[in-house]
Amino acid sequence: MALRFLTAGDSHGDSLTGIIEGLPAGIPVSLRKIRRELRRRSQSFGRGSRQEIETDQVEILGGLWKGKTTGAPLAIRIPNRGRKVSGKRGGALSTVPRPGHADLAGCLKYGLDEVPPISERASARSTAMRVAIGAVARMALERFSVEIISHVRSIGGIAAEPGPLSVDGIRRRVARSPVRCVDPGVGRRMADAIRSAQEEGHSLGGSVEVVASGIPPGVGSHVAWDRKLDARLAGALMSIQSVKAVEIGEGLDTHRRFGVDAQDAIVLDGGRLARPTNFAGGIEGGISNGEDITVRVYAKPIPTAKKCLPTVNLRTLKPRPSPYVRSDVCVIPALGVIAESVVAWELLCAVMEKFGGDHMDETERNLRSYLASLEERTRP
Ligand code: EPS
Repeated sequence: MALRFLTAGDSHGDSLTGIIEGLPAGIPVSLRKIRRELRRRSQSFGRGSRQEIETDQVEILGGLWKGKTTGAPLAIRIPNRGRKVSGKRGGALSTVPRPGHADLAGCLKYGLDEVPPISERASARSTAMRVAIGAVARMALERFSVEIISHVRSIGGIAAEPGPLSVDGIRRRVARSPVRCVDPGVGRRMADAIRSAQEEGHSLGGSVEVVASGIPPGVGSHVAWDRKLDARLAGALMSIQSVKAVEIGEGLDTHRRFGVDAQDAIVLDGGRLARPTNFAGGIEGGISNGEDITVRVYAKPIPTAKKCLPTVNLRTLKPRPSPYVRSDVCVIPALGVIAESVVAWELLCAVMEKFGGDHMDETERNLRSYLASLEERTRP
């Protein structure tokens, strides 16, 4: 059974709902762990006053028995506490689309002149559910010792260039940084830039890197475009609000080099196959190659900011400035957590396609027997 999920809910409606289908039985699901991921997302540096309202309590409505999945659909609910919406239906601002949001394109497409039916669903509030779903995927992947972490590479024009890092190294270093940057000096400059942007009424974009360790070689496939692991990760990451580009491995650097300087050699190290570099980000031909999976995600500055752009009232067709009530200043540290969750989900889908199983014990048996066969084939 292929895994899939659906989400529903608006930014200021009663709640967000998610239903995951196709999970094997036997995944231990901890509400405490889901809440921890939700807190990492919501309490990151640069968020606005909405996050002071939200507590992101999470409820599981079905699909668990004694704390473990049963194979039935898993239903998740996250109530919204911030239920008041400016520009509410019928209000003076409700017919004014904000540049950079889905507002105008959505109103044109759906034959509406009121923005809230579009903006309520397009809102990045929905990333709370993506993180909850990703947290469940992580709990499944933990059984196979897969670990996923991210760090902030740039905010505004300020960038960290730390070179290759292990999952453990990233985890230790981001824990000490309010902006989740592995370089403390650069992190301080990023935090200063966020404070200045807030004072000046601007918003800031940036980029994050997600690293996943423990994915065995052979996940994904070269045989069809929609089975390629890199294509699936890129598509899923592009669906996060404000994301404008995804880079697999060092793709934005390697395209400038000669071919021999852009590929990862295959060598024997102590009698074992090894890759001295990982420019490919752990994926060759759409298939995982056993190295860490590394993806970078680039997001534009969020479109809501005190300094606003011109727009036009859709009902009166009179020009006016874009409305502003409140906003985040920079969501890049939160983007790292969201991107980790999206990667966790896509990796779980691809792992389940390769190894199958209706119970995690069956999946693990299949994985172990495959790993044993690889070990035999690659032993000199
Ligand atoms: C968002 C606008 C802000 C953010 C919201 C996403 O909400 P509000 O319109 O209530 O001020 O705070 O993000 C969240 C609520 C969240 O939990 O991430 C938007 O327009 O996308």
